[in-house]
Amino acid sequence: MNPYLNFSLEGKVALVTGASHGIGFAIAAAYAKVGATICFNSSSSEHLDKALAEYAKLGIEAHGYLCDVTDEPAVQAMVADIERTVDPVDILVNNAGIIRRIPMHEMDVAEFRRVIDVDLTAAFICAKAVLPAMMKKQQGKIINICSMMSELGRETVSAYASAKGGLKMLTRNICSEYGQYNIQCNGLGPGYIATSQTAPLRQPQPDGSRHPFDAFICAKTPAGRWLDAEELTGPAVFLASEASNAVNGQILYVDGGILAYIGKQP
Ligand code: NAP
Ligand code: GCO
Repeated sequence: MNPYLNFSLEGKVALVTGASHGIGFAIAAAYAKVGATICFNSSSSEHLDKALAEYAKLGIEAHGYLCDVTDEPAVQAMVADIERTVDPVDILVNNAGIIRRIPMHEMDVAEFRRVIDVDLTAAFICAKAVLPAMMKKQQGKIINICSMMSELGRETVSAYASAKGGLKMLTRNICSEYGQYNIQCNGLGPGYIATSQTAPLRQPQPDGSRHPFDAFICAKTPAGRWLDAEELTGPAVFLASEASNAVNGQILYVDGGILAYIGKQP
């Protein structure tokens, strides 16, 4: 069979970080639908328990871990447990992420550092933890969840844009350093997705009017709407499957065309 037509994840173990809800949950559920065994982590025991129940409702027996992705010993222990009790990780999705929307001149350096720690350093920590087994197996997939802010800036997101820009280059560097082991590392760059992370940008104003950012983003998106997390799942499956074995170091933007569009004339 032509492996480049194989979109199945049968027999594969996927670790999706921060997959208790939102984009990570959608990707993990999609991976399970095409055959993967799902492992995920959360930094909150409450979210972890809720997520396990949600996966079970979908018929998915997910392996959940309470683990802060910025805590290297905890990540290494999680990966070791997955290798011991499930199998080595075949697919890592570095999805866990936070954002702090604060004007840079008002941002505490501790806030800036925390965003960099979760959105960039943690991707290094998690990739470093899974690479040895992928190198031994001579195959692996690492997918970093990038952003429009991997390419563009905007007011109040200096830390987030710095992290997501760095994540784009970390993606290219992992590609460069580990392609020789048949490990592919690509980025998935969502546009504006309706999740809890962007909920504040869609919140109606006190007078009931539409949030200005909501109108702004719809004018910047050719389809004129926010995307759903499920719209990322096909591209995420592609990047995790054999079908993408010749794709490496790329950022696949799933943005409804935002990066190509000057925006609708007011
Ligand atoms: P979300 O609903 O806020 O989910 C973020 C996830 O990250 C949560 O499940 C959270 O899990 C986890 N997380 C945060 N800090 C963590 C930590 N220290 N350790 C472990 N897990 C942690 O946001 P989302 O919209 O789904 O975003 C998911 C990813 O997509 C992020 O990397 C985000 O930057 C990126 N992204 C989002 C959009 C968008 O428009 N929504 C667009 C482009 C990129 P717990 O709370 O359970 O720990
Ligand atoms: C923001 C949003 C964006 C999205 C996403 C866009 O405040 O501009 O949160 O950053 O989360 O990253 O791709």
